[in-house]
Amino acid sequence: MKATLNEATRFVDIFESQIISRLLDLKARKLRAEGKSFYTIGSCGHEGMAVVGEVARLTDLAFLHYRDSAFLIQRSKKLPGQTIIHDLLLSFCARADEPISGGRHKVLGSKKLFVPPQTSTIASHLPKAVGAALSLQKVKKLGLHGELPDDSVIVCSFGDASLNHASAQVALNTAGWLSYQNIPMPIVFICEDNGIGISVKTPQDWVRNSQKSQQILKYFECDGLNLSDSLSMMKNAFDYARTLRRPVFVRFKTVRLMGHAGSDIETVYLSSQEIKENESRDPLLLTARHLVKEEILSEFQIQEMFRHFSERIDRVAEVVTNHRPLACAPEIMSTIVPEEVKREMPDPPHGNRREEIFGNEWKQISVKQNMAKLINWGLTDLLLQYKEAVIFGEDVAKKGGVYHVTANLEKRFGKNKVFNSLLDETSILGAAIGMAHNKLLPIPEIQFLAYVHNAEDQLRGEAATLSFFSNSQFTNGMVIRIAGLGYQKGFGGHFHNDNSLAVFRDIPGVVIAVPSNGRDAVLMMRSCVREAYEKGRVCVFIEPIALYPMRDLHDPGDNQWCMEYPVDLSDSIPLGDFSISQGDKELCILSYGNGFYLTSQAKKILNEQHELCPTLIDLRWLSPIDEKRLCNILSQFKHVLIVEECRKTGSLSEGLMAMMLEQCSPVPKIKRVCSRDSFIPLADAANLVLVQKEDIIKGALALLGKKHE
Ligand SMILES: Cc1ncc(C[n+]2csc(CCOP(=O)(O)OP(=O)(O)O)c2C)c(N)n1
Ligand SMILES: [Mg+2]
Repeated sequence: MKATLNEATRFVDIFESQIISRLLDLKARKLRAEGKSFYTIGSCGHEGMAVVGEVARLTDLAFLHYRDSAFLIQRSKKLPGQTIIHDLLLSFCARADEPISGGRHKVLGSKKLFVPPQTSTIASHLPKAVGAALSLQKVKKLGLHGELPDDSVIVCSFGDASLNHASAQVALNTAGWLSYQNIPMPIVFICEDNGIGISVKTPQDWVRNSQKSQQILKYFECDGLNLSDSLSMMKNAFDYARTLRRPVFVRFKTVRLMGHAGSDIETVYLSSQEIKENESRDPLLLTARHLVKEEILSEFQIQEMFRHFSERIDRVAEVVTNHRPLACAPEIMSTIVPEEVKREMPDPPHGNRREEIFGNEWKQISVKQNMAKLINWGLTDLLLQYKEAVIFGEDVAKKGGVYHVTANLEKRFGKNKVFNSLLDETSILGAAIGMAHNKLLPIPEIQFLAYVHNAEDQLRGEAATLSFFSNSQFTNGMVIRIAGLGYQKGFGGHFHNDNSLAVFRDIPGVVIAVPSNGRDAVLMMRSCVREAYEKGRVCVFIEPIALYPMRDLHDPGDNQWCMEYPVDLSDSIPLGDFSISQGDKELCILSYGNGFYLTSQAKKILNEQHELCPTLIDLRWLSPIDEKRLCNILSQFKHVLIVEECRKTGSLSEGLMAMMLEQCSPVPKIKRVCSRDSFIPLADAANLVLVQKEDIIKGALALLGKKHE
């Protein structure tokens, strides 16, 4: 049957995108040889993905495989005024005016085309794609206006080898887990099956046989080299996901041409016969043959198309290569921390909304409380103030979290704002990223610090880098609450008392908050939520578990660690602001979290038994640190003792020490007391490796050259 005029026009249009994609890949390699381009992982063989660019709507947020230039080119045709050839060439050449990453990396992305840039970390984009799909229903149920239309579908493509990655498997599982409960999950996963990952062949039909048998994600398969087949199958897949709001898995069979990247010598691991066979399956040849056979285009017309675009690409490349690269460190770093206020903080709740929401607890609001209760109240006010805020994690809903910090929140705000996740930290953090893409304000909880580690890529590699790699156009503001650190009186052993924050310390731009008491926790949480909301910043909020129930400081019943709730919602502790207690200039003790609590106890003994009156600083924020102000103050002391509750190696104390040596004038005499470089054992033995009050006293006396009786 002959193609209709409409079909014929569509085929030619898609073919044009395929040609542009291929010619750009070839140009990238030529420019590489001339030292003008810096990236040669191309899309050759995967040009069939132009079909998805055609079938999906412009506003269907797309998390793309790195071989999807053809998708982006085809999608760019849905929005007038795009300069995609120019943009992609700028990207290959890492020029500072490249529109998505500002020349920081070759990424496929565009704010206007609803394509967030992705990192090179295989499969790391799948969990966030699931989060974006989940956000569509949340936004609707909360009566909000997200970034995406309610009837959007999320597009998520990846390679066949990537399918095996833990991040891919958890995302597919999460999509299934949600859909199984009839939670809308409109997402189309597209596995671009070229049968190989760099040099490792995917077992024959592994993608089909491992996926088809599962019952929840609807399985489709198409020949990605054949335009008619992939167009009709993709239309079915998107219709299914859009109308039924259920997840879809498409195996998109394709071929990889010209090796994994420009530097990859395929002959090392493929026979010449295999390479030849692959080349005979070139999708451009197949499309061309089809168009000629169907008398849609003549051979001459096809050659003319190639010639036309080849010349155009050459012309644009000549201009683009003269554009400047990134010039200096401040320019490169300018997008690490998104500084622009993208949305203003909402007004505090009016009238008696707070009384209503707090219920009976409102009567106790001026009674001093422990940290767990104060954080709970703080979160209550924040959920009330920020319509976009959602709290989720393991056991946070009915149970109210392992430590009841989120108790009653589900009751107060409903299941759409406070909900349990499945037991998987990668999914939790991925979901937060995806939800933030659709303007929600995620406050995910990680149950214990030790368990953040199997999901750390979602924070380190993904959330934290989004602003950097998108020239601050995409942000994913969130506040990750993590219960952690030691001193739980023998409970839990290492996995509940993990005392290393090293994994967060070196991530550029991430805010790290470690409050030492409930009042500070509320005031710091307010700043974090504001930063996440207004600027899209990523904040890590460490809640010291041992301090959750703490009421007393020196003696049972003294209630000195209970604090009053800061009722005025305009009160907060700004980022980097540390507290200084009264004391003399002989000795300053610098600490945070549990360390500050223990130091406050030690101060009394130093005072009463050793006639010392040290000044105490509670850092509160591990990042950012106001180094200038801190060093100005520390320079006034003769001695500075750093109390570090975390493991010595990799702990903040290392940075504080270096900071003081470099920036204090004069440099005080400095000493550290740190926890040991050990994991935490069960029971009272934990105290043998964690810094104790006694260590602080001894450390202070030793630093001052005094004897400890
Ligand atoms: C987490 C991670 N591990 C390893 C790599 C290195 N790497 C880059 S591409 C690739 C193979 C991917 O193969 P596949 O998913 O089939 O995609 P294809 O390149 O074939 O399209 C590997 C191992 C990476 N980028 N990320
Ligand atoms: Mg592959």
